Order: sequence, then structure tokens, then C-alpha cells
Amino acid sequence: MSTIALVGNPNSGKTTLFNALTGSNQHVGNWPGVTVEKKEGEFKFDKNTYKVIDLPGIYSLGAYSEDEIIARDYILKGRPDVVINVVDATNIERNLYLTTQLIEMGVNVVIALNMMDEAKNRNIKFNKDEISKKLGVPIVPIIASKKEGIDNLIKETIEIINKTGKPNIHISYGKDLDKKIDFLKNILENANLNYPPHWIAIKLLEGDKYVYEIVKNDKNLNKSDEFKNFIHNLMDLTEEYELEIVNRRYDFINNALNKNIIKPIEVAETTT
Ligand code: GDP
Ligand code: K
Ligand code: MG
Repeated sequence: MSTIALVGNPNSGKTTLFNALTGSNQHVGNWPGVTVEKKEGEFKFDKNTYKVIDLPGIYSLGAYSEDEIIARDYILKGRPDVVINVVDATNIERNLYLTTQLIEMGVNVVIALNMMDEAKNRNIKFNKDEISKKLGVPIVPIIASKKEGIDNLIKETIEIINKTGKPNIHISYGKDLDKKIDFLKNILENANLNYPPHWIAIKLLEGDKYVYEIVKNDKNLNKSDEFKNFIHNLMDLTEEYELEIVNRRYDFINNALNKNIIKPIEVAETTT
């Protein structure tokens, strides 16, 4: 059975979409070891059954909260066939920050651009196809609360499930960091770390303690002096790297949205 994970910011409409997809065919449990709620359900399409998982709402995929760790561990170890990234159309810039991190994980992503009714009310217009092309991710507009666009979303999702090959979307973090990522990636590729090397490399540069421990304790990793030195010096530099990585993710988003989103100029509040 293929598995679909729903990922998005809190209040983007994940649970509403989950209900629209699975109807009453769902059950609630807990993630192992924690009290965070785990919702699983199923739907049928063309005689096939698809499993759907509603992941906790998150803004990022770091290791700062239990919710973030649950989401990223599930995406990387549970290996869903596709991630539906629920994006609030009225707040697309901020929501796409999470999308950049899904792209970094190298997983199959489809964006469900939700709250299209609200976006329309606020006169926000998208050049959806151009944004999709720039991000390298398909975008399906939906109104989860009215069950609109769900059929299109299911079709797009199944198309991705049936497609062979991994997505290959390139986010540049600048010449210097890209070089460091490549250096780490080459070494990490020869170990069997259960996580994609490209992702681990970025997380190390961001100073992710959880990933750092995995790398430090792995016995199969060929720790050359060059590598050991690199890792040893890393912790003093990650603050700077982290900031640069955040900025480059936003560059990637702004480049995709540039000229492809029209918003009315927000009227400044007056205090007269
Ligand atoms: P979650 O935190 O991501 O699970 O978000 P929820 O599914 O709980 O939705 C948050 C709120 O947004 C709820 O009040 C929903 O009824 C509402 N909502 C969900 N989808 C839509 C939509 O497409 N349009 C509008 N206007 N409201 C929506
Ligand atoms: K909620
Ligand atoms: Mg929810």
C-alpha cells in the first residue's frame, strides 16, 4: 500500500484535508514514546488503497521540538511515497520555508495550495504554473473546507507515486557553503547513515545537535583527519552558517514568487 504524509504549518488545513481524503476511515493513536497524537486513515482510488498520515503542524524541520523531530523522522525513516505539503495561500512566503526543507530531504513533494477562497477574498493572485516550475514541485489549488480541488490533488499525488526516480531540485546556499556540502556529502555517501547524505550535510552546517551525534557516533564512517578537523571546528561556525542557509532558502522562495504573485498593497493602519 502506498503511503501519503500530510505536512504543513499549524492551521494550514492539514486535518481538514485529512478528513476530506479519508472521511470516517481513520483512527487516532500516539507516536511511539511520546504523547503527540498520530492520525492515520485510508482512501480508495481506482481499486487501490492509499494510507494517509496527518503529521504534527510545524514551521521548520530542525530538532527544536518534539513535533519537528517526529515529522522529520517519519519523512526520512517511515519513507512515505509522497509528502503532501499543505500551504496556506494567504501566507505563502512563510509557508514555503518548510517546503524548502522538504526539498532538501529529497522526497517527493506535491503542494496543496489551500485556503484559495480566502486568497480570492483578499485579491491575492498566483501564477501557479510559474511558481511550480521555479520550485520544481507541482502545485494543486484546493479549498479543503469545501472539499474543492481534492480530486485534482489525488490525481497529482498518484501520478507522483507512480513516477520513477527521485526529484532533483537544486537550492544553492552560495559558493562557499555549496562546496562544504559537497565535501561532507562525499564522505557521508560511503557510510550507511539511514538519512540522505545531502540532508545530513546541511544539518551539520546548521549545527543540528541530533544529527551531529549520529555522525560522531557512527563507527562505519571513514573519519579522515580532514573530516575530523572539519567536524571539530564546525561547532564554532554553525551560527554563521545557519543564518546564511536561512537567507538562501528565502532567496530560493523569493526567486520563485518574484512577479508570480500579485497582492493588493496592504493599507497601513492609521492612528487618528
Ligand atoms: P491544521 O492545524 O493544519 O490541522 O489545520 P485545520 O485543518 O485544523 O484548519 C485550521 C482552520 O482553517 C479550521 O478552522 C478550518 O476549518 C479552516 N480551514 C481549513 N481549510 C480551509 C480552506 O480551504 N478555506 C478556509 N476558509 N478555511 C479553511
Ligand atoms: K489546529
Ligand atoms: Mg491538525
